[in-house]
Amino acid sequence: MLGWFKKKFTKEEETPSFSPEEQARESAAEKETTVAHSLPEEERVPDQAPVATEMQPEPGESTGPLSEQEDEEIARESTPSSSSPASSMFQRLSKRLSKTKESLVFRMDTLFLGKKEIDAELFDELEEILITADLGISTTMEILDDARKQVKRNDLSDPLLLKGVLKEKLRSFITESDKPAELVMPESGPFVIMVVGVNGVGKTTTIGKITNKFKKSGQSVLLVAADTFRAAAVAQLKIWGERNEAEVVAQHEGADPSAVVFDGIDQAIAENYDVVIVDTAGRLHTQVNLMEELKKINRVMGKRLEGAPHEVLLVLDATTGQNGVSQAKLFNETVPITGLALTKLDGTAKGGIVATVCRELKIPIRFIGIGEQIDDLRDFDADEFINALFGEE
Ligand SMILES: Nc1nc2c(ncn2[C@@H]2O[C@H](COP(=O)(O)OP(=O)(O)OP(=O)(O)O)[C@@H](O)[C@H]2O)c(=O)[nH]1
Ligand SMILES: [Mg+2]
Repeated sequence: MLGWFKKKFTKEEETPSFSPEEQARESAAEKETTVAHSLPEEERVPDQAPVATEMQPEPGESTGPLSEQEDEEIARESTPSSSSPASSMFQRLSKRLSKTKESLVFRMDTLFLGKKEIDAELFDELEEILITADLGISTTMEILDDARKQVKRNDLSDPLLLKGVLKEKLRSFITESDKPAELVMPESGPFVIMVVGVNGVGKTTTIGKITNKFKKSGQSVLLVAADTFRAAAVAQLKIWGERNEAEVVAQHEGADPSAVVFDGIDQAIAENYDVVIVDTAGRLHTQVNLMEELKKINRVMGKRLEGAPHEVLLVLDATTGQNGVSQAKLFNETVPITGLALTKLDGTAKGGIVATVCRELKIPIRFIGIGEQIDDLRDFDADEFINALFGEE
């Protein structure tokens, strides 16, 4: 579990509420088209991620948020007078993971219930289910090898017992990578988080949600708009700043992001901020200039404040499945990634990617995004995730 949001003060702060105008302004800012700017063409990040073709969701799969009706259902189910806040949060998570539950757990249930014995055919079908839920070939093979061994060792014959075996294997992948999640907070000066990732994965939205968590724990947050490619990007961050009553440091469009970051950290030190969160422009690992720019931003932060950034948070869009794993590996070669945020888990049946990411990357998942609203970000907890997926509280 994260220690980031330990209450600084005992006073509970309210989640800010937003007016419809604020919501409308944010979507207008997101939609605003890129205006001409001074950066050379090759350094510009396209508005639409060119990887989009690799990242297309499965046919029939929605990547959008849940419908209003589904949200109402969650609200109804999660607010019985007897249930605790923790329990209703759990139910909300469970509901938001419903697409992955269907593709992974319910399909497993159907398979196991329909079989009388554990045989090769059952393993074949299981393989298909695991791959479809985006566990990836090598993770799937390891799970199945382990399951076969356990069946042999414990002489299991009832297919239903396999479910428990698979669940625990998935849990072990996730908890193992959760171990290094301990984060060393700076003894003095602001805690600096740099947020990176490809275009449109949810960086700015995640920053808005994290800011809310810090503010609720009584910590002061300074947001730094180092995505200087589009005026709309700065405008979007400013809206999240207003919502959270957090100041945003920004310069003109096309400004050098490293300079913006340097000034931001300067201000944070001078004004005693607790946390600085830096929003960077979406970029692809293949865009050499932009990846170099990321290195420079990283370097400049360290020069202004020793040890900064204390966290380099890579945001991955869960709907892109396996592609996220390669994105992480390539970003990690540029700047050492210390934590991950996996967004849009509410819109995908590919939630199995969580286990693959943990197994292959060994970088702790800090957060999961389960919707577009300010409180749709959960501190990642391996047990909670597995239990929500398998339907046990
Ligand atoms: N359903 C859902 N949508 C999300 C989630 N997180 C972000 N989004 C949506 O994803 C879209 C892109 O989010 P942004 O925060 O603008 O992404 P970004 O990475 O900052 O994009 P660029 O700055 O253009 O690279 C927005 O419509 C968000 O509302 C999530 O957890 N679930
Ligand atoms: Mg952004």
